[in-house]
Amino acid sequence: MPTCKLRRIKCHKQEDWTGDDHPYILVNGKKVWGPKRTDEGQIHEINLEFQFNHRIKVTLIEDDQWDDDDHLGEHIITRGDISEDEQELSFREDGAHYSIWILVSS
Ligand SMILES: [Ca+2]
Ligand SMILES: [Ca+2]
Repeated sequence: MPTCKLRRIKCHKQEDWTGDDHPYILVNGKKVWGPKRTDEGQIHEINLEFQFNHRIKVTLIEDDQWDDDDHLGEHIITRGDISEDEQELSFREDGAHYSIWILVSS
């Protein structure tokens, strides 16, 4: 069964104007990582892996305490993404910019 490994996340540009961001990751709609306090330029190791049959969906959300959480983007990973090389997923919605590096193997 193919495996999608989430390796690390980097914040290039925060979503929040004040204070640090608190991004979290959903895989197929279920929270798997975070929210984790994150400053601009910061990198977190994730190192979680998920098996899938046909596709999995990776969504990045930014947690807000007094407001609705912000949707920063999503990507669908399929068997077509199987590669020996790491791939960079870019999340750029709501004025933010994050990257999540993944490795998809068979
Ligand atoms: Ca926010
Ligand atoms: Ca926030």
